[in-house]
Amino acid sequence: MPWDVASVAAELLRCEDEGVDRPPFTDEWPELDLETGYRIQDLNLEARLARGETLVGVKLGLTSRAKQERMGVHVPLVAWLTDAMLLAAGDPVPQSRLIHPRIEPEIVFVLEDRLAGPGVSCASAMAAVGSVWGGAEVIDSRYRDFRFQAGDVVADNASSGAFVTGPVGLPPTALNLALEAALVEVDGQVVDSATGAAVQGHPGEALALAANELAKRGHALEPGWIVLTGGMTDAVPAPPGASIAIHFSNLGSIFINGG
Ligand code: OOG
Ligand code: MG
Repeated sequence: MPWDVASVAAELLRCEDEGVDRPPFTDEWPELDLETGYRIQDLNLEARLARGETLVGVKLGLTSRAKQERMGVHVPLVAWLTDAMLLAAGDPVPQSRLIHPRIEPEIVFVLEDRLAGPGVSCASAMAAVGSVWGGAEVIDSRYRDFRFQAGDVVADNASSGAFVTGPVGLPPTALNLALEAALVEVDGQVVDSATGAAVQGHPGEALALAANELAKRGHALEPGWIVLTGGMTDAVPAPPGASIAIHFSNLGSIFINGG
């Protein structure tokens, strides 16, 4: 066995810290399945906390058909968010610490109440939400060309990189999230769009999924946590100089590198 949980975890953090990519581990270690991937992910959360980062919430990945088909992985994922990943409005893409960033529009929740699975439904999940925001996630895979299997990407904290939330936070009762639209513009051209329904039929379903999935690993979602519910559209490349805007129908606009 060329790899194990500890050595994959260490290698992924090294790639992240040094800004280098690599082939997926499943090329050499096909037994790296989802369960093993989550053990690696949890080990690296401990490493992130040990070096002073704070846990601020979770992200879902591959919750829309657009993302699943593009990445070739057909199962939704959960991963950790820390304060080191938070961008402020107007911050540029942190190119120097990222390998090949891509940007995707997401509906973001901030939790008011604790949410613990199993058995969480969309309605009970939404009842725990304090506010809803538009968001942009800057994903960055440690795998060359974003080529990976499910176990690889789970181990890699679901390609976490950075994220930013938009200017408008609304109570969840103020809008129909299945209809909330996001329009993605690159250099002034509209390149993609979707509504919240692209995310599991309703982003609240993704939140429920996170609570139920984390329950299997002995965790609950805590009050104040940020939850990124997953890319609504395919992600767009964000090389240096690309100017990207995401316009939500009710949740405002996010401008990256000038928009
Ligand atoms: C995996 C991360 C997926 C999302 O929102 O679907 C993700 C990837 O696409 O590299 O963050
Ligand atoms: Mg995402």
